[in-house]
Amino acid sequence: MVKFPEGFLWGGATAANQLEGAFDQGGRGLANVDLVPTGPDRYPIITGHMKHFSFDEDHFYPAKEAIDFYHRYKEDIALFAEMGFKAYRMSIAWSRIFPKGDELEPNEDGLAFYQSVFEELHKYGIEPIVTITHFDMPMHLIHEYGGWRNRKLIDFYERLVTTLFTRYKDLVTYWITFNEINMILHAPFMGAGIVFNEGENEEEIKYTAAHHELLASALATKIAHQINPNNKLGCMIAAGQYYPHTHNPADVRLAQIMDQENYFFIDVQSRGVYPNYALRRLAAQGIQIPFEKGDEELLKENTVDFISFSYYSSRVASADPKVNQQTEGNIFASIKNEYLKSSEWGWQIDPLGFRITMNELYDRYQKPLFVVENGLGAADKLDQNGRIEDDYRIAYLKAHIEEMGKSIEEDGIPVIGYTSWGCIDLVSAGTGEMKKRYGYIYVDRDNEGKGTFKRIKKKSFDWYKQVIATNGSNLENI
Ligand code: P53
Repeated sequence: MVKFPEGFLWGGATAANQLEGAFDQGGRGLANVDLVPTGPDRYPIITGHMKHFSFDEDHFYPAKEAIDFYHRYKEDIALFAEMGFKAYRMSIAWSRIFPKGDELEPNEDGLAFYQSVFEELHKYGIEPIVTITHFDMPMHLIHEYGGWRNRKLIDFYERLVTTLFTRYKDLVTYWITFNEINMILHAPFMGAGIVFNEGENEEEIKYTAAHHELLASALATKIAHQINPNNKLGCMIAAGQYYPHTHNPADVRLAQIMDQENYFFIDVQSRGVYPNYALRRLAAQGIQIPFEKGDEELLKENTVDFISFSYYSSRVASADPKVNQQTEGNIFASIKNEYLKSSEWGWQIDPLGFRITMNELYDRYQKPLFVVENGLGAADKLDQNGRIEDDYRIAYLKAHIEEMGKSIEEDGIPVIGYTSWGCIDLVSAGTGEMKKRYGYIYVDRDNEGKGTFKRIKKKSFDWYKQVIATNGSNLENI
């Protein structure tokens, strides 16, 4: 039996584009994520290799309606409260606040919407954890400025965050600047609004965009602390330790390099300087980071208060080209780990890897950790009684929460909270499917957009309620 700290923030996590819908209501502007369809074109679009700037009849666009949280948030938050949530991680749709992104004045309808969501949460004593951008940005900023490759984006982001920190001063204290900032490297259209032109140096563009996001994140941290010294700012990384495929030093070295590629962002956000390995490696590739006067100071003086991260799986790296051919075609390159089982979507299940990853993160940064995503995507089915017996999900979460408990109790890692991913079923970021479900709450909606949007509690709903009620000391299946 594990003892979690008092006040531990148990809850769930979502992202605006994956649940709100109402893509053209309340004055909301068009966003990059609206235009990302399901099906085989999704991958080339999210990686910036296929330009797709308008809707057509040949594709289905799941973000347009998503699960209609925009109209149902009161009902959904009541369900979160019934589970006993202490925290709810959600994101702001930038284009609800600044529909085009470069306006001088914000859209009041958008601001009023999130205000109402925050007030509803506080009604139940639920702490909002707010991601400022979770894979979304106004399309206009892409058309007009080329997304985060353009330094001007920092000014627009500054306007966004200043508006948010001022308006929600008394409602929100936990802020995350960019969801999975390392996703710039893996899905640059989603992570940074980047579409590549023929013959461009893609690495250079990605690291330029990264520099701009890192500056924007530091600036947001500075402004947030000025507006309210109680504000807590976090960075966010798609984490998951790389293991060497064998004990061949070449494999160990490659695993280290793959980890550094991801840690690079957090190294800057948490330590305030570009790590030497990144500066040397980029220089060796002939890549210039567009540093301007004052950039170094801004990064140095405005580091984050906590480290948040998603963890779904560990990864495996091999330096052997033959073995490497088996690398799975996921957003993150990884070969199969023969010691682990996989989810229906081929994601390897590794609870101990969670503890290993937490130890790595804490050793590296020495700041409190916040687990803001973890969970199992599965194709849940209603049984003949209309119930969803998702024991596989309970097993996954239980095993991971146990390892988190050991990280706290046996390894002494300070952890602020745990918000499992997709506490209510929502659209998958990777595939756009509805069928890949993570929730404690089922939503009647399918991959083609059919269904009533009805919410149904799964078995895991009651289980998680028990976990929270006992502050993690009873993780047994019910
Ligand atoms: P889906 C890939 C690898 C690790 C994290 O993912 C990832 C992804 C993107 O697929 O993203 C995070 O929905 C992300 C969420 C996303 C969640 O993981 O593809 O922050 O938006 O939904 C799960 O199963």
